[in-house]
Amino acid sequence: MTAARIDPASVSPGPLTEVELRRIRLQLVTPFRTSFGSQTERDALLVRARFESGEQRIDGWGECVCMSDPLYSSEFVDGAQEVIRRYLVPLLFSAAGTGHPSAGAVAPLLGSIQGHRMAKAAVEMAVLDAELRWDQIGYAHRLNVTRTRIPSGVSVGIYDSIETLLSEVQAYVDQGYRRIKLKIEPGWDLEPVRAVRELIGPHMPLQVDANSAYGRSDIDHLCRLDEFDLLLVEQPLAQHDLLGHARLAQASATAVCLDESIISLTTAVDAVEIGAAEIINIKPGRVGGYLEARRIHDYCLANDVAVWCGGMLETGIGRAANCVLAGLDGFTLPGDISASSRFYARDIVTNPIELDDGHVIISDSVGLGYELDHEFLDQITTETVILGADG
Ligand code: OSB
Ligand code: MG
Repeated sequence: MTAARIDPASVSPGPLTEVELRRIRLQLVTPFRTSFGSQTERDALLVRARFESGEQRIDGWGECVCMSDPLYSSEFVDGAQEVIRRYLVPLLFSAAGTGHPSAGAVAPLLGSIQGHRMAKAAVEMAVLDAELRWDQIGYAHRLNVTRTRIPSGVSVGIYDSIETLLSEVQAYVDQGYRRIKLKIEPGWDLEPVRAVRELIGPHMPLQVDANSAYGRSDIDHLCRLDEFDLLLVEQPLAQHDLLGHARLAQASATAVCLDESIISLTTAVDAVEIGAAEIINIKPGRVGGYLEARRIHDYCLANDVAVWCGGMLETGIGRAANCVLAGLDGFTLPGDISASSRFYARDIVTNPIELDDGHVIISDSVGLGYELDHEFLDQITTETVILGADG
């Protein structure tokens, strides 16, 4: 044995004094329809971790990316809130010593709890933000990100008519987005993709996302997407169907990209090695946090697998952090990091992500890069739970 095993109880996440669970509700500027459902508002869960030592008091915030209902993944907001309150926060307090807030200690501490990666990611994210603020450095600095901006892509939902789709796509193109992603499902695939390809011309990057709406018997049909010169097809088959994705990747010229299937570094390595993933969509929440997301990025960079940063309709907190992460060298494809205004009329931060010449700017502010708009945050809060060391 070369390295000593880390005893989670001996790794202190620092002088943690309080955790707040904050539920907020934000209206979407336009309904967002995918193969798994239609959304008109975002019911989000935020986590605040407070660290105090002497005069110093630092709050770090995390955002839980799961949706209201378990349709994209098995996690959902009410469930995540309960898991965090009942299991994750007590574990965090059980190791709250007097040291430095340490994001790296969080995953080992929470490791006895199975699954619930989005809930764990939100907790780790709050500690990471606090750690960075404690050290008074920005996340971009911590990751040695040298890029200052990244090209922005936009995820476009399913519509009732191709005409409406085309006018929405044209509006995003006019705003400057550098890559279009179309949501598809059986009955809404070849025709809308053909129409959009004709609208935007042969050079504009275009990709599709099925959110698991197809089965292995659709492989021949999915191969017909080859004629549209797509960057990739994202998660056409079920989450656990790695073999099906590998068969599709063999059969089709279009690169197969996995989203839902990739829940950890291990699943990423497996998917790449069996040929199920030619490209990976990295979403920090889906893989249990920004630290695991970074490990997946590092593996993919070392193995020539292109990655891009996905989105989960994040508020300014998650959007800022994603934007920094996507500044790492392996993120060679435009991410689903669009302007906050693509989803929200007003964000909960005072420095929302904006589109600038088709790019989003990587924040160099301290912490994860956002600055909270406390007044607006309070206005859209639907529930607040404060947890201390004694429950
Ligand atoms: O599959 O990438 C997805 C939104 C919610 C859940 C899953 C997905 C999406 C998106 C939108 O496609 C990404 C974004 O811009 O936030
Ligand atoms: Mg997806």
